[in-house]
Amino acid sequence: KLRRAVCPGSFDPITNGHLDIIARASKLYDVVHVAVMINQSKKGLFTVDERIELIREVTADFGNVEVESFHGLLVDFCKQRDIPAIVKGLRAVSDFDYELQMAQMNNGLTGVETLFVPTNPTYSFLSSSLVKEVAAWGGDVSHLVPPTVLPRLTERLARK
Ligand code: COD
Repeated sequence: KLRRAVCPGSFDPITNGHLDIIARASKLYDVVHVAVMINQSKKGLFTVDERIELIREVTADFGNVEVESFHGLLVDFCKQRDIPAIVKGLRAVSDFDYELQMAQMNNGLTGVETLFVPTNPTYSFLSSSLVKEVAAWGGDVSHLVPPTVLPRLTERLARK
């Protein structure tokens, strides 16, 4: 039986911080599902299909990563695919409170486990929203997002 885990998020867009967690998870599990969770109250910079496309491009070499979107609860995504584990990156204590709440809620709902991977310190300050803000004002984010994401980000922000 294949050992599966999911890395969930908004990925608007994927950053090197996300990619580091997905890469590490892909070494620990047979299949890593990346779930782009649809949040209708948050209008993204990229459409869900664009986010999926970018994630597919930058994870193709790993060979065991499957990317899809999901509208609903993360626990239902897991149940439908027989995924027993959620893998999350932890950046700082500020992430911990909310992540612990979600982990306990999800475990209470279906018994799914959450495993936390300590963020690579290089990316501990990194979030999609900060990347967008810095890039929108012309700051250099080339070391923070995968090379294929950079031109798409610059182009999208220029048209806003
Ligand atoms: N370094 C390492 N890891 C990182 C970094 C970084 N710099 N940045 C982000 N990450 C990891 C974190 O584990 C983070 O949780 C994940 O990547 C995704 O990050 P984002 O910012 O793209 O996504 P979020 O925080 O908006 O994702 C929240 C979820 C979509 C996972 C959550 O809201 C959810 O599960 N929603 C589905 C609905 C649901 O089930 N709700 C009930 C929850 S109890």
